[in-house]
Amino acid sequence: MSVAMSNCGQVGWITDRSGYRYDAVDPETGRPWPALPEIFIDMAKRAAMRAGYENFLPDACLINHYEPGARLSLHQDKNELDESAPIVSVSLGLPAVFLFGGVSRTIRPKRYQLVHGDVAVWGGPARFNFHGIAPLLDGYHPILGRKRINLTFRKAL
Ligand code: MD6
Ligand code: FE
Repeated sequence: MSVAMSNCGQVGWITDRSGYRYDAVDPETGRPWPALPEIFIDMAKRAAMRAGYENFLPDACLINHYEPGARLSLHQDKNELDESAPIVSVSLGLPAVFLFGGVSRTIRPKRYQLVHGDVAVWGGPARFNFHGIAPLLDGYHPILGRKRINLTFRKAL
């Protein structure tokens, strides 16, 4: 079971015949991605600030949809140009176990339970740490039902 992804912002993360990349155009519509709502930018900036990142200005938001059983295997987010900008990740709906490892895949990840409304921020020396989501347990969230949505705010450009 995999994760469905969509985007908003100046660029979106896409996959097509030439591989994966950030692109200003949504391949499904041929149009630019929806703008990042101001209220999202503001929230992501304030979360980054509280984690010690003063000048975060996201230009992309990846939206992942998880159903029970879906997982995200351990990976690094390393396709953003500005390595000094953190990742700000907002969890909504069903709880999930966030696996947060180290700079090498061999470092055993710590496990963090993320519930509706939690915001995780990582950057600095941890910016390229391996991370993922354990298979989502079934459940029912009063707002989103049998679903988890994760928003990750990035500075991609
Ligand atoms: C999460 N998401 O769903 C963590 N990475 O809590 C990610 O690590 C992630 O949602 C790359 C692209 C999209 C993502
Ligand atoms: Fe990631």
